[in-house]
Amino acid sequence: LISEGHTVYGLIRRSSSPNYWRIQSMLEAPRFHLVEGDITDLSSLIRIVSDIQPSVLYNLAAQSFVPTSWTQPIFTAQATGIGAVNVYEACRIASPTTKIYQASSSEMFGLQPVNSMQNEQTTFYPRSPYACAKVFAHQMAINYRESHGLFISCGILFNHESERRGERFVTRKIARAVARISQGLQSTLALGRLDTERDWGFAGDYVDAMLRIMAQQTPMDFVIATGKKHTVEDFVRLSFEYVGLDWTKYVIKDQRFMRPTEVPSLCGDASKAKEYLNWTPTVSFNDLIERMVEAELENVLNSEKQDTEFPLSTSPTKPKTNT
Ligand code: GDR
Repeated sequence: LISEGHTVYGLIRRSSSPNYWRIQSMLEAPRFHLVEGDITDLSSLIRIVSDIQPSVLYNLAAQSFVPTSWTQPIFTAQATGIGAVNVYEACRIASPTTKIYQASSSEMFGLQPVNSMQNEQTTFYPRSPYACAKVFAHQMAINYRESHGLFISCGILFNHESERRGERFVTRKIARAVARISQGLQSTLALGRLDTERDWGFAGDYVDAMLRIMAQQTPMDFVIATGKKHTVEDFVRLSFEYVGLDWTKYVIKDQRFMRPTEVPSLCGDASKAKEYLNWTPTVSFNDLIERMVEAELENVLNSEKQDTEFPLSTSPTKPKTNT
């Protein structure tokens, strides 16, 4: 968005310790501002949306780690479910022409018939408190669209990964462990189920799809996926192979990483995105693994990334170009 000339405001929660490593490259960018607020605090959202009057608002805020949603189901409902409705309400009250992007999730599909592919018509069967909260936010987006006429589009994104992934999500956990094991810094990798299947794509491609969704004249929902599924074991095997190691010597099964209910298999059909958005993914499964393992090897060599403080704007001024 910044490179396309937009002014970008990022909502950030107050924290005593900075957590800016993902946006390090943007901190010095012109037209980039961080504003303090919280997705669960409607009053802060109304204040911010009213001040900025954004042309487009991307709601990517959530408690997004599926296992945590069983131990913190109420917080997950508040951040992931009610948080989204707070965004819709803030816009309805303070900036009704803002176009809203809602981050819906393939987790909403949950349990599906063996070998099926999921598209925008597939019935949801959420299997975690996280997925239930996402279904609520998704259905409320449709309801706000139909009852209040708000422009809200939902991207139903399948798993999308990069070197910026949090360390507890399986792809980053594997890539990081592989790099550390290859450098003698770690001896084993403890994982849960290896037989679950996911449709993994590259986050950069999926952000491109999000921008295309928001460039549409009418609000619509889109499945964004590669159409190819792989097991966790495939990801493990190829990652270890990349550094010349045999995964079976290092991986141990650990009950702590099993979930009370699993989503055994997901695979998305993104034909609607191809037709309306002319969107197709550009990064293959193997290239994604290579990219993530390479980034972790570099992290190991340069030690861990450092966080730096960034000044917050407490009262955003109205920009000339809004996003
Ligand atoms: P997921 O991502 O739950 O699909 O949701 P995650 O990477 O956590 O799990 C993928 C699959 O790997 C299995 N698994 C493990 N997972 C983790 N985290 N840690 C392990 O040790 C492990 N071992 C096996 C899981 O059981 C699962 O089957 C992600 C999140 O980003 C959501 O917020 C988003 O909505 C969806 O993708 C699309």
